[in-house]
Amino acid sequence: MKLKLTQILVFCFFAFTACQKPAEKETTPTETQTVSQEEGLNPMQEELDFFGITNKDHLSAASKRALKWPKLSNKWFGEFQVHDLKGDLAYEEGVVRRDPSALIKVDGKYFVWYSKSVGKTDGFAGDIENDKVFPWDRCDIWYATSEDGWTWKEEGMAVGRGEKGAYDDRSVFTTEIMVHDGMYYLVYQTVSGPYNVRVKNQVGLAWSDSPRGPWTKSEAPILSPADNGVWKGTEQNRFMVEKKGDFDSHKVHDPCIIPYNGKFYLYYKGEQMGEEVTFGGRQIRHGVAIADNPKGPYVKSPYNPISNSGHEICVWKQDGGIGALITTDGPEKNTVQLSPDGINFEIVASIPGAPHAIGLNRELNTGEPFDIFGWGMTHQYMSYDYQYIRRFEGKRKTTHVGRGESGSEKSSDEE
Ligand code: AAL
Repeated sequence: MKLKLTQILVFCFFAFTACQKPAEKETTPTETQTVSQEEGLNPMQEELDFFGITNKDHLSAASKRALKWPKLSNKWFGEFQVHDLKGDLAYEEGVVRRDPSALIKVDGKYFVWYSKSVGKTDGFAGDIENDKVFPWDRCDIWYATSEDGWTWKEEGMAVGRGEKGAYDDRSVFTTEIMVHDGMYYLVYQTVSGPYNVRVKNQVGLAWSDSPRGPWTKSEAPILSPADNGVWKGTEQNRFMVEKKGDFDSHKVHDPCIIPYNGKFYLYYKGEQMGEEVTFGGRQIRHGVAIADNPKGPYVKSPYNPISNSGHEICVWKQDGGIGALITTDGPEKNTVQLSPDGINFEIVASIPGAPHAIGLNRELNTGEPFDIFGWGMTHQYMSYDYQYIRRFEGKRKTTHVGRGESGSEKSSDEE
């Protein structure tokens, strides 16, 4: 069938107009703010009153987000103070004591384990065979005891570095303690030399029938980074990658084992090859590996990463699930998050900056919100070379006195 020129031109005209994006309908700001019923937002008057929203038919994006928050209370809203310790854990020039474990109490004494090294940090520019590249390089795990949680006695080394060539011959550091069935387990980070920028960091385990040791070490790491990242080139640069791999393709850090649901949940921080920065800072995420026995084998959850932010691990049993304090890095830093199953965490509070590298005092965990933060251990940088362990104290914040107010106008949550 031969098409006439006019027919072709008419066809082209309609084809052209059909492809054009419809002209943006000019809308005034108020029209774009009209609540969209398909979002399922049908706020009750008391919700509108609580959030101070005047007109439910003109909800801003922020009001829509607020109306979608879980039932809010301030049960997990609180603040922290930090204090110096006395005795052997007071600051000591020339010595690094950092990344304290949770506290346990045995025969009336508190016990804490921590990373200890001596000397200043040289960095990577020199002779890494003989230098100290990080404050946590050339560490061993030491422990201390206290009657009152304020004055501490350094008892000695608990777990030392391995023989030359072992997976933990360069540093053993950043430890957590678990007590189970009368046995004591220390889980910690390990590095095998040479400690260059791209070295992989793994996790080791040691156990004893006494908090004072002697400790028996696992023959091999119980957790390793994912092996699906690919470095680019040979330069010791951790950001140049052919392929990033999983969230934990470079380092597995800050291990903490919680006996939960008849199994053992090893929570840890992952560092990724080719790490990037988001609007919350470094891209740091948490994962969990689960085992039937304390000594493993630990199998990484298919749901990893189970956080999108964070740094050191701070987790505890809460309401039949697991609670987590997310600090330091990521868009959700400075939040308390709860999960019903140890995997799916939701934000329940955004709090002012919490101490870093917390060692919880698990005997305070009554289940009441925020009790777990009554007091515990943290560390502080006196300088990049030297850090020391301190005590934090946390308490719920249920009243607020506005700047310049006398305090009589206190608002409080009587929950
Ligand atoms: C800490 C922890 C790990 C890191 C270093 C020492 O905050 O995340 O232990 O390796 O910093």
